[in-house]
Amino acid sequence: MHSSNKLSYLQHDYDNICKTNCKQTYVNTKTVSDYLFQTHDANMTRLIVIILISLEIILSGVTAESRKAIAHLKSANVSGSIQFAETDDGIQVTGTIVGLGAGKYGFHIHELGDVSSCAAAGSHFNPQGLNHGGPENEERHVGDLGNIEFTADGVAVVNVTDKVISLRGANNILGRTLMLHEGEDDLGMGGDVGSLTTGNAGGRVACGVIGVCAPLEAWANSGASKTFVFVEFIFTAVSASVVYLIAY
Ligand SMILES: [Cu+2]
Ligand SMILES: [Zn+2]
Repeated sequence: MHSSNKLSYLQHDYDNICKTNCKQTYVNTKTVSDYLFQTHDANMTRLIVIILISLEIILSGVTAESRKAIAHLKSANVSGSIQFAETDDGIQVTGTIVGLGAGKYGFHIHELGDVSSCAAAGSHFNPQGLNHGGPENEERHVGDLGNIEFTADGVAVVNVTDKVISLRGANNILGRTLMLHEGEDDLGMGGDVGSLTTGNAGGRVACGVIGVCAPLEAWANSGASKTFVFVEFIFTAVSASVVYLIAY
């Protein structure tokens, strides 16, 4: 057989074998290749990749573990620990304090972290310069957590979520002081000057500095608020879209 005839037969056999399978593979390959490498679609692909990478970087910061802080209260007759943890609904304040008789006692965050004496911790934490109020009031100090209630056996179990205090930004309570008073906070309803500054909660019974609580990983990210991070993502997405539109 002449060599060119032999080649022609081989080609014929190959075409027969491939008639269905190979053609299908070829068509699929061409489609993917077109999508990825034609100039127009390649830019769309880059745009999507840029947005996905941005989103991933941002989410790695936002979805990092919630920050937790802790304060220990200790005095001659009072002891307890209170933890502050970030949740989607605000800062969850939990813990148990023992040592006072049945009743309600003012419970605040004061502005300074100096507990050389409880008096050294300054006034209620009030960065916006507002009047004193209850935790549910529109007008309140950031540090106004209201009262905690001791039962007859001298135990106060605390479990509240507050939307104003924070572990980042302007309302960050880290490094300030948790204070327990000897009397009930009137939540700004007392009708006198004292009510609008301290809630007339009386003397300071126990205090403790609010400090970083493990795990440390939660404290390692940028500290940007979720709102800031969301705005940042929108900005990235819009920028990428504008680049894409200018290119075409
Ligand atoms: Cu106070
Ligand atoms: Zn206050």
